[in-house]
Amino acid sequence: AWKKHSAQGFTTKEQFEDETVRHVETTLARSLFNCDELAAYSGASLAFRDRLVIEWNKTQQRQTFADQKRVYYLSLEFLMGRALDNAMLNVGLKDVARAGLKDLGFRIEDVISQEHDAALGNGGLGRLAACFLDSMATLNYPAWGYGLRYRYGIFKQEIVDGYQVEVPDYWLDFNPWEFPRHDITVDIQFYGHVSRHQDEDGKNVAVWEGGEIVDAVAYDVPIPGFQTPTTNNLRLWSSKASKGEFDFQKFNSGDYEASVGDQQRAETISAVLYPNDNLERGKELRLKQQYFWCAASLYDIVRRFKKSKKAWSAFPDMVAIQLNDTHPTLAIVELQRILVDLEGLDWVEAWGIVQNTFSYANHTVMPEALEKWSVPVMQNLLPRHLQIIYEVNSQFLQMVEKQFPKDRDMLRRVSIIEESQPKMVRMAYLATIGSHKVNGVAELHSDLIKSTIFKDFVEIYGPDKFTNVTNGITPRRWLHQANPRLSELIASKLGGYEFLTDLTKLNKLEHFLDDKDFKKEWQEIKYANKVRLAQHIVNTTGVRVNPKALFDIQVKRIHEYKRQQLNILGVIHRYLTIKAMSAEERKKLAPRVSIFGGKAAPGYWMAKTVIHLVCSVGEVVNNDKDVGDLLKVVYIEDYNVSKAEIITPASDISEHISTAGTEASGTSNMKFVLNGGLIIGTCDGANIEITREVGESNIFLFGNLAEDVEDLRHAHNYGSFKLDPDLAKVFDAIKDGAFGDANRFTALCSSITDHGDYYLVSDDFNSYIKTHALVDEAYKDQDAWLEKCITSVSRMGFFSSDRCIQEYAEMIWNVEPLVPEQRN
Ligand code: 26V
Repeated sequence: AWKKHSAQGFTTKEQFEDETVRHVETTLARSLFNCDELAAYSGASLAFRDRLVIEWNKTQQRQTFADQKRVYYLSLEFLMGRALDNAMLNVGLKDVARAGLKDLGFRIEDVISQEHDAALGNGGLGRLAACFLDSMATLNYPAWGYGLRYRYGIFKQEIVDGYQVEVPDYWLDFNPWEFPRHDITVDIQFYGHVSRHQDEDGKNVAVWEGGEIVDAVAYDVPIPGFQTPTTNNLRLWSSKASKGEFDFQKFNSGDYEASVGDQQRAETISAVLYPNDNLERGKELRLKQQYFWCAASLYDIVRRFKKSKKAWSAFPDMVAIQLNDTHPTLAIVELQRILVDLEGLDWVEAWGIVQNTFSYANHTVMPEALEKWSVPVMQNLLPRHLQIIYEVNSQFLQMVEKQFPKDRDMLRRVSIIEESQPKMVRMAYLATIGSHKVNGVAELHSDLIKSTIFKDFVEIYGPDKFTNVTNGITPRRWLHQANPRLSELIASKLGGYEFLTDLTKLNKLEHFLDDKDFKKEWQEIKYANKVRLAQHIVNTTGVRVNPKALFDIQVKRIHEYKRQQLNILGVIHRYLTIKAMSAEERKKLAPRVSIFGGKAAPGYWMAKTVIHLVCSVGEVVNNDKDVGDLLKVVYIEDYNVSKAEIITPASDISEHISTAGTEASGTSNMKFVLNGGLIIGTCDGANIEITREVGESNIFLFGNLAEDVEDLRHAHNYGSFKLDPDLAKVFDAIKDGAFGDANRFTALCSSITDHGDYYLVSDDFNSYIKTHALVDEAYKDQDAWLEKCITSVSRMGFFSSDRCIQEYAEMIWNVEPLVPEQRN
């Protein structure tokens, strides 16, 4: 219904050109004679930004006026990628822009690719937050995102001599998509001490005094919905020295250097995104980031609520706060502090409000990723918050003690405070106790958390507090934007683009399985996408790959649990097999390109070794004339959102091969299938639900099941470990120096052969190799392959992040959309 919605701002090609040129000449103060692609990008972005701003303001007014419940999505990461292409498509004026830019002498693709990715995230968790913002706006939910405005996003990855090198990502040089709000500044306190005072009514109140103040300044980013005027807000906080606090006194006393030092220290808080995913290191600066962002966001949310003049008891009817993992858990403590210390509410009433406001999504079961903060560190930085945590814990443990009398082990197990040296605050427990709902992100994962980390809590609270919301992806970015030709072909068959807002409509595609022209065009589109990726590969690596070969892709953060090592060891096995084949046998083999990409955390040495092994194997295989096109191995540098938009549509097969029970969900698995690629995967995360939807015959599953992992590990450690014989040959080749100095790979090999093979590479190797042989077989029958692809796409409706957001809204947040009235 909103397809024709047209706000003020341009609508025609001519108007777009005028606006773009005006911005280049006046806003950017550049002459049209030296208008390069970057200037064209800037001008076009400003033209689109003007349009967004109008709807953005209206949306905020409408939401204020409607006075209904809002969602606040708190995430330390928002992996947004590029904004211009998305804005063009959501507003519905990409064709207008294309024609206008062409008149001005530019190709729209070149202009779009000038934009620097907004890379404020590590991987899946951050990208999920970005997909959720898109869905919340598209579904007209009154929703805000809150995050940190890092000066440096995730580092850029360069591959130098086959090794990862990290380069800082300074991305704020020119960012037309953010609006500084210098008038929205919040004082954030750190350190100091707590004293007790009597208030007017003689009540004993805690007062947090002293320490230092840092300012949080708001920067707002408009989030346009697709084919709707709703434009939501993402508010990112930036840290700045507080005027009153530091510099005045020091400037006055002439201590210029100290003043500058203080300012820099303040700005350090929002300076960099921590590049670890799934590894908690307990750095104080990270805790500072967390509190800084939680306190600023809570202040903002509470201020907005107070304007409504409602009673505090109505707070949870007006506000839902979603915690993206445990990173924002301090928001729970901060709200309790505001209600009790600053607003004078009774403890129990306040705690009821807190619990009804918050919900917490868990994204990992890996013990090394579970956040814990040392009590002494927290005592020093946030003395009042630590007191509140102890009080929450004490009341919680009293409740548990009543329910399970004399079960001292239970009390020890569920206590928020781990009695270690030093004592630690267990953030996942605090988040669980402070929320009314806890969810996992795929069925298996949600079951696993109930039977492992939250087992005791299920007994204490009953099973209803724990639920599942399987992840999803936005079909706007991951189909329409990344794969415009496929989107167009689908629209031509389904009679329009409704599938982009109701992805279940894809199921009608199954009616066209016998449509020869349709299938031919589908295949051509896949081929064109592979040609485009091959072009990117030759441009960036110099390796020429044959787009007719089977493209086998694994792109994601490098982690032992994701098992890129299994993939590359399998590739070596394939190489050795090819070398041993006769010319006749070789003719029967489908040529392959094994494509890897992803960043390793800078301190994760084993992950960096895996990258080096992939590059070293590529060096040998790609230059082996005897192998030719039968096998190529490439490492794509600096995998990020905009690269994913090129890579995802180009797969024939993609790899999602984590040790069963370790990958909470995975979301790239969904993106690849939605783009007409099949997947090889383990029974893990959302692979299981993908299988249920697309059918077992349309996916290549292999490997041990989650339920058997524990026993297998036990057998490695206490029984005898038998290395898979094919894998043994692979290790022999590595040790013989087939891929360069074997010493560089000793630790990687011995983690499997001598140190317990924690991720079960050897146990799954045979099944993996055999399943790849099935892939080879299946690929020979191109007709049958194509049918699998189309059938799979038609059954992917469930994995839209729209479905996922609707589940959160109904089951967890209890919020209603605010549908704008249609303009005439
Ligand atoms: C954890 C930590 C630990 C402390 C240091 C910094 C840091 C940064 C990020 C994280 C999050 C790790 C959890 C994560 O990214 N989980 C992924 O979430 C995806 C979305 O739900 C899911 O698809 C992936 O399976 C899961 O690994």
